[in-house]
Amino acid sequence: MLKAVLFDLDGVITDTAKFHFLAWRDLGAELGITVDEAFNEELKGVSRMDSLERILAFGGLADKYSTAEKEAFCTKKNDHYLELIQEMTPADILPGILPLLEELREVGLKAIVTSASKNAPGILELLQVKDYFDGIVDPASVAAGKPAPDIFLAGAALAGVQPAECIGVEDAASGVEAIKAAGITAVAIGDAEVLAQADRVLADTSALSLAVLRDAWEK
Ligand code: B16
Ligand code: MG
Repeated sequence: MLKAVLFDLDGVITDTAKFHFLAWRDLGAELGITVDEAFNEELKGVSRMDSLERILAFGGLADKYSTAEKEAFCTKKNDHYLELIQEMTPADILPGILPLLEELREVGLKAIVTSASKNAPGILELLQVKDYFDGIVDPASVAAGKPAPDIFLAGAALAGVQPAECIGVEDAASGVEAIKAAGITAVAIGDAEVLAQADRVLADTSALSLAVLRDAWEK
C-alpha cells in the first residue's frame, strides 16, 4: 500500500531556482565566471558546496581556492539567496501542491520533505505549509547527496515505512536517479526526455493528485 509521499522542495513545492540562479550568477561574476541559466540547470538538486565546485570547474578554477575560501563563497551566496527569498509568500506555492497536501492529510498518508536545501525549513515557514509535513530530512545528516539514494531512504525511515511503500516527487534528473536507487517509485515534474528514468513524468505540478500518484505507484 502507498503510505508516504517524499517531496523535493525546489522545483516541486515552489520555484526557488530563479533565486539560486541570481545568487550564483552574482558570485560567479565576482570570480570572473559567467553562470547563465543553461548552466544553472545543472545545479538543480545539487548541494550548495557541490554547486560551487561545479561552477569553479566550469570556470577552470577547480584548484584555485582553499576549503576555507570555498566555505566563505558558499556563505556569501547563501546570505544573498536568503535576502532574495524573503519576498516569498504562500502565493509562491506551485499549482496543485496545496490540494495534494490536503488530500494526503485527509487520508492519513505521510508527507516528508526530502530536499537538498538546508534552507527548506525556513522556506516552508515563508510558504506557510510546514504543518502539512510529518517531517523534513536534514540534508546535512545524510552521507551522500542526490543522485545517491540516502536522502530518500532517510525520508522513508522518517515516515516509518518501507521504501517500496513510498512515492518520491522530483524535478531534477539527479533527484529521480536518487529515488530510483532507493527502490522508490518516482514521479517527475518537467521534461520527459530529461527525466526519462522516472516511472511517471508530468509536465507541471498542476497535474499532481493523490489519484495520479496512486496510479503511478500501482503500475
Ligand atoms: P541550499 P531541492 C536544491 O533543492 C536546489 O535544487 C539546488 O539548486 C540547491 O543548490 C540545493 O537545494 C541546496 O540548497 O543552498 O539552500 O542548501 O531541489 O533538492 O529541493
Ligand atoms: Mg528540485
